[in-house]
Amino acid sequence: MTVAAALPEGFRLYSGLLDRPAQQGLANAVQDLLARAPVYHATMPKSGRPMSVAMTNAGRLGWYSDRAGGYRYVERHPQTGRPWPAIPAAALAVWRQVAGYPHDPECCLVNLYRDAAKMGLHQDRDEAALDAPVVSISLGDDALFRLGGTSRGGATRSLKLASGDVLVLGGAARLAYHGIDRILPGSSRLIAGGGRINLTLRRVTQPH
Ligand code: MD3
Ligand code: FE
Repeated sequence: MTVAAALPEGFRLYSGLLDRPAQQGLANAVQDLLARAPVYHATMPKSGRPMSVAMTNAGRLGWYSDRAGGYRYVERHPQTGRPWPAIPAAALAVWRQVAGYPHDPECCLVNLYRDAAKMGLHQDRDEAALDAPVVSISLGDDALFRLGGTSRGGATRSLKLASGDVLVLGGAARLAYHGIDRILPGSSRLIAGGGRINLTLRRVTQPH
């Protein structure tokens, strides 16, 4: 048998922070964003394998990865060459409500999970501002989220994330291993075409 890992210090789950109308409003704002900054499949450094999750960004900096350049933040959409659209006002409002951090985020990564998309266990450590929390907003289908500790190979636990849930990862949880094992297709009708959208808000650079 396996023993579930305890929730790390600094991990906070606000279940249903966004009600259905708020979810719908934010989903609509994300649709506008997708029309201006189309999703793409980032590829892994070295192997060049595409991620199953489709992505785009809003904010000054966008998270990107390709075989040659590796994981990094870039100021422009890799295909359109344009700056990323502004972070949706409703997402910024969530950050200001829950982050407990005195500066706004610079990146809103938009992850689009259709059907069989998933995200392997990893740490978020491409940011200089590791003292700032990460705030994640779930929209659409439920997801099975996996959370471990700060070392690879430690105990993990599984949590279900539903539409309208907001996660704050600060303190020790900021460097916790985490991933998405799978989504539960058809569990929500919020997203046009089905699936799940996760917005991950991050401060990237250290404010001066
Ligand atoms: C726990 N996204 O984009 S969000 C990612 O649902 C990412 O799309 C997942 O992991 C998604 O990097 C999970 C929840 C999340 C985000 C950041 C974390 C959990 C985290 C950072 C540290 C620990
Ligand atoms: Fe992550």
